[in-house]
Amino acid sequence: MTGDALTIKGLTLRPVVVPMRRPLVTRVVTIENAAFILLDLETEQGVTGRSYLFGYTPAGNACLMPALKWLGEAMKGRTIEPETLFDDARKTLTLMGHEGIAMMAVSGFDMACWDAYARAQGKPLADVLGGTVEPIKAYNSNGLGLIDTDAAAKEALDLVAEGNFTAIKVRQGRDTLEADIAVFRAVRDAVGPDVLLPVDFNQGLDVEEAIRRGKALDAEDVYWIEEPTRFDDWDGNARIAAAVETPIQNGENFYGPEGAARAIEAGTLDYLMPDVERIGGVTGWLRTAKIAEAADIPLSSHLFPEFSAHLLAVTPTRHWMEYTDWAAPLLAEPYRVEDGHVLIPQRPGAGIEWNEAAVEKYAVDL
Ligand code: SMN
Ligand code: MG
Repeated sequence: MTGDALTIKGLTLRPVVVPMRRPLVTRVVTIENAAFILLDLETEQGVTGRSYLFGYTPAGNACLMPALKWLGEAMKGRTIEPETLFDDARKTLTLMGHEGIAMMAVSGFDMACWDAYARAQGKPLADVLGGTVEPIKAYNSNGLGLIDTDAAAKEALDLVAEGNFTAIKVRQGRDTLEADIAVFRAVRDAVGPDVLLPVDFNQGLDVEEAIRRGKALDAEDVYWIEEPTRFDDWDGNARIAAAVETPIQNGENFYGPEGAARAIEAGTLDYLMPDVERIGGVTGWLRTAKIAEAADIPLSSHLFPEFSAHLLAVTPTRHWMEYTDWAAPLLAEPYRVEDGHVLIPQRPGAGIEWNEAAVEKYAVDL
């Protein structure tokens, strides 16, 4: 470890609920207010590591809090060696399992450890991980939920324009294939042929229906089809991937590098999109990126643009960043977007400082 060793003093947790500029209506959930937990990992040396978790809803936040408190207590006094602490954090929660809420808590803790570790060296996380701070190609994933044809076409134009984006994501999974196709065509007509349009079913279809809709979408210039059916139906996803020509994107619900490895081995996907809060934070992502490299699978991010930007900068098969602005109101300096790219700030660590006035405004009791 370079720089001074850091010793963990405590983990402060603050749940907040932030209104979203554009609500997200998906096949499985509608979110109008985003529930986050802010993590401040304090050290004896005065450096504080910062990260956040997305609990989706206040009830989700309430599920995550006890596991995070448990980890915060268990890790007091430990030296911040992120990879070692990641493995130990998983062991700490082993009786709660290695996936789900336990893994989300471990991921948030791991991100805060890496942030502190990079801050202590005075360098952006991407640098500490061996990469360079550079613009990261992103698609605008705000909005475009299950709304009607006219609203989708209008919103698509706004989403492209607000950052000169060259790709936006269209949520699908309406009651009929025809309704989905009508919206997709309206969006395509609005944005023209040059904007890439991935679609996302949020696990909403059964396997037969996913194959039917996937084959129909093969004729529609769709960039990828995301989560056509439940993510852990490995056989079903493999059947879909074999039957449909459009690349299948999967991974936002995979837990840990072992989840990604299993999905790749089963032939369930063409593209992989880990979510840093489920894949195991920075440590889990780095291990997953090696697996994706070995399998030659393009790797995109899911949510968490701040940490994901640093991680994509060091991902050998880097593909697309998913850009959302949901946590931006909580940040003193939200990440900037320019010409369809997210700019990694030249600040130590992940570059997250809280906008304390906003945190106070959106704080909720749990
Ligand atoms: C999504 C769904 C629900 C919450 C956040 C994000 C979506 C995505 O699957 O990929 O953006
Ligand atoms: Mg998705």
